[in-house]
Amino acid sequence: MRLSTPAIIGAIVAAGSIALVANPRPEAVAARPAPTAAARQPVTRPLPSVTAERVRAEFRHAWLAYKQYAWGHDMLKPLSKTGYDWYGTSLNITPIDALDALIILGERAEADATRRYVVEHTSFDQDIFVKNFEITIRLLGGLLSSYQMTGDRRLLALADDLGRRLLPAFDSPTGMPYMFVNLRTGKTREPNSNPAEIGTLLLEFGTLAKLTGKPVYYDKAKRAVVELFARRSPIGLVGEGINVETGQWTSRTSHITGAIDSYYEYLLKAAILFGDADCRRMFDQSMPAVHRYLADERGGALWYGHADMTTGQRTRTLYGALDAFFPAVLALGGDLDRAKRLQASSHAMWMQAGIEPESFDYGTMTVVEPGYPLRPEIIESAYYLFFMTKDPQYRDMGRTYLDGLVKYCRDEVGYTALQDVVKKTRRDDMDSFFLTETLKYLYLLFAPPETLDLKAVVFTTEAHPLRRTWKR
Ligand code: DMJ
Repeated sequence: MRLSTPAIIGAIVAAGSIALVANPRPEAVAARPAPTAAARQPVTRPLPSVTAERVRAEFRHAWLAYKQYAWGHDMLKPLSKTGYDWYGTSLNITPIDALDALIILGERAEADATRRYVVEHTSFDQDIFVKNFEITIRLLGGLLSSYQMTGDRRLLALADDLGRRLLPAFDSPTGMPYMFVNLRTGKTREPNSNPAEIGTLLLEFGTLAKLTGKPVYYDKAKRAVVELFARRSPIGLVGEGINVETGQWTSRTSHITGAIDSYYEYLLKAAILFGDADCRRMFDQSMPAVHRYLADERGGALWYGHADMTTGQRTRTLYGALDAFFPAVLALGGDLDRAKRLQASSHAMWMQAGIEPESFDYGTMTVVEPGYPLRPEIIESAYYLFFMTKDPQYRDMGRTYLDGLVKYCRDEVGYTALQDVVKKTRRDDMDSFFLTETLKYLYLLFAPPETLDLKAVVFTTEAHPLRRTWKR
């Protein structure tokens, strides 16, 4: 099985254009003078095109492993060389999630074949309870961005069908969504949710509303965020658990990591994509509390830890792989100073073990949760910072991350998560976000600028680029 290496790929697009171009040919290493005389050695960096080609080769390795051993299933188990489905029946999670990555990385033949497969072999008419958040960010987002890139209306029809089946999730007394919804019956489960799962839906549902002309999608997802924001504490923080039926907090721990993280991201990005002034106001009113109570200065470094949402008291000095999304959001929001400083801290965390852990105590500089499920956030932030500053240090970071991934996670079949970043033991998982986020951001960090203009799109939390193709 071979993938085509396209020459020049014109892009595709319903409206607006993403120019996909061939990578320049790999060339010899470029030499640059060292910044200080003391070093006296030239700093040599591979040309960006060389690294972009390396990333593309790794993407092919991972994608072909999925195709060979797990095609038609949601995910690849790379060590057992088999596929598995989240809910016992496939929703084509990897093909749908990775489709726009195939397009962006220039794998046109694979993208065309995958698109055909997806439209012919995806049915959401299944009697299964699915996680509203995960299915929204991976499937709804993937279908919408791929529709915008290809103009294939069957992808939009699938997105509309899926959106309609997810909508009952919002039918709680508060309007904040239940965690699970049955795709066939519309029954819901699990009122105990969190800000990330409640507040990370508006880019996808909002875009679906604009593209289908059905405002209900926007309205339901927006109301959920407004209800959540209204329940912030008097000092302006949210907790990590809330009951969507009672509206009561179930955990008062506040931070920027998983369970809260992308709630903040979507306030800002919905303001940008939709011009939604309420979202901008909610973002602007949230950030001061985040910087005041969660930010932590240690030995000249900036971190964001955990605090009580009511008192603002520090509870833990924990940071982690998921928190590493925040420099990208800070940069996008115009706070380059904090973004650069926090990215330096994320990088220090990565360098402790040569690859980053799920969580890390920045008070003691020790690993707390040692797993690494191939997460993208630190690379995403390096990409945003490089795009905005053109500072080569962010590409240097990207090469470090690529080297670590290849060294510790590449396997005979695809890539594996790590059970323990210190011991470098492996886990039998290759999540779909490795293809659609981790390798996409890594590729874009080195790809020619015409590949994708960050100013022309808004990336969802699952790295699906959405563009505004509507008037209002
Ligand atoms: C992805 O599914 C999304 O980025 C989500 O917001 C957080 N977790 C993973 C990647 O780490």
